Amino acid sequence: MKTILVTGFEPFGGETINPSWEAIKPLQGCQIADANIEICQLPCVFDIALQHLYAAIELYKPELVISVGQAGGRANISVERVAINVNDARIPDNAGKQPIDTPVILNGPAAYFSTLPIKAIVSALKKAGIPASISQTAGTFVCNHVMYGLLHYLNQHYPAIRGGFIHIPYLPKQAAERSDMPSMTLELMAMSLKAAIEAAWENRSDIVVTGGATH
Ligand code: PCA
Repeated sequence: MKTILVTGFEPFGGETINPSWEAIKPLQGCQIADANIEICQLPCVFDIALQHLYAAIELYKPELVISVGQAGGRANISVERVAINVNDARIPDNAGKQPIDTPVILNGPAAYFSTLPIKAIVSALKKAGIPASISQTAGTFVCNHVMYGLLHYLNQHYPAIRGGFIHIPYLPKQAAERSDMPSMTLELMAMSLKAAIEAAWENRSDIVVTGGATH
């Protein structure tokens, strides 16, 4: 049986919940064609998150790795196109570290593109009636750090393994604590991630969508 590794994050920034972990929990053990999903929670801590991610890759030897994170304020399931070699933290991570303008990997390339079929994923989600878009930035906090570290590790050690990152919105109860914030229910987010994983599994490379699938 093949394996698909899906990671989510622990809560951060004073939150008690992180939708990226809650929404992937129901996916543990789910079968997608001839592959099984294994999930793993990453600490929201620079560098340590990458140690956990690399250990999970070594443990499960997956064919596909999809990391998921919370992007509070975004209204869509956003499929990230690119990770940049920059840590520039707006707030401290869960260990109190706040790197400013440091590289994720010393002397690494400026950026890595996702090796997921990002347009096929967005297209499949939209077809299923789920608001989704391509995002051109994963930010400069721990999510971008994990996406860059993941793609660097795969590029260096396992070039045949595909990987990428998906950001998801706040849960309704998180939005209710703020004013005017978009949110998505846990059920819809879990369903969306399953559909995204299926699209990534089925499409080894991207499909060409007339006019782009960004908007
Ligand atoms: N979101 C943060 C880090 C962890 C998470 O879920 C981010 O977007 O960088």
